Amino acid sequence: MGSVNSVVTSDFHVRKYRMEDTISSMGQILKYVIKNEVGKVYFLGDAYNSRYATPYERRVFQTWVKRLIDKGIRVMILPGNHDTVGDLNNLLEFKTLGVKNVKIVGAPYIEDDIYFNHMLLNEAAIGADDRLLSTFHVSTSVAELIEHNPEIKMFFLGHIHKPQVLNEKPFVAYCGSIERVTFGEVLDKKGFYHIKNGKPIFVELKVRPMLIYKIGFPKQGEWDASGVGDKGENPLVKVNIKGTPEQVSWFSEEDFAKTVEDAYEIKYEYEIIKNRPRRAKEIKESISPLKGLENYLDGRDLDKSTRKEVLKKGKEIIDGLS
Ligand SMILES: [Mn+2]
Repeated sequence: MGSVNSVVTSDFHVRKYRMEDTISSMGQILKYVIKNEVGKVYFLGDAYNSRYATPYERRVFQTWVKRLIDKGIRVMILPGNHDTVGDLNNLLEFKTLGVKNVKIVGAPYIEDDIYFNHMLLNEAAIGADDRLLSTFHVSTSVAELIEHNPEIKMFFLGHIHKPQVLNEKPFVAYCGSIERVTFGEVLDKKGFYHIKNGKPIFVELKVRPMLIYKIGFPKQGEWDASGVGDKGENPLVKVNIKGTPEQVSWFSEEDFAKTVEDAYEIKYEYEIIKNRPRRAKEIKESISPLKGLENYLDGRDLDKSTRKEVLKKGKEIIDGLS
């Protein structure tokens, strides 16, 4: 049994937003599995983005599993934190219905001396899409994991969306999610693992390109754009416009959109640089006007005599008002 080729994948997070992208990656995995005569597929959690996945979302994941088992492929599913509702999970229906060749497994799951889990390791590099880490699993270190499982040759984990290898011997890796979600992932690769003749191979998925543009203002009345990211069809685009109110007024969303006509989505982010010095934090309604002026002058880097002069004039004005 140890020689059966298998595929390990994780964190589909099936949801309404960009469902077509999720389906595209799932389809690529399916195609690969069938083409390469893979016998087993391990899914390491977070099938759905929500604990209360909709019937439509469920159908997307269930159809994927059905296509695998129709080819005689065994499917092991380890529920993740996003799948779990108390003691139950979104995936139990496979078990309840007794779907042949689908096994819902508990964590950790060990088969053919390979360890599978949905968990956080202390050394994991947290990706841009991993900001909402739950406390569902207690984190442990790579050394502890290996030490507690001396018979294991390979460790595959779900949960962290940034794919990464944490140890070579024994092999410890996160397969990562199957699509880019936030712009922090602009340069991240997405994929899954193929265990071929006992060796792990990372297979890259073709995912939607992301591009981040920064808008500059080289001359009066002009703007230009420089971008990072993959070139490709129908990209997700983020545009950062940073400048004074005047500079920002020179930029035209309409003209910019013409330069990336096939964009799937364009997000504009404005950062306005104010010319006016900002009101100091210390200035509150509760302190006296004179004290407020003193605090303000402290932050203005004035020479002693100017400060004294301004303070004197200020006092006169304040006294005149009261
Ligand atoms: Mn996840």
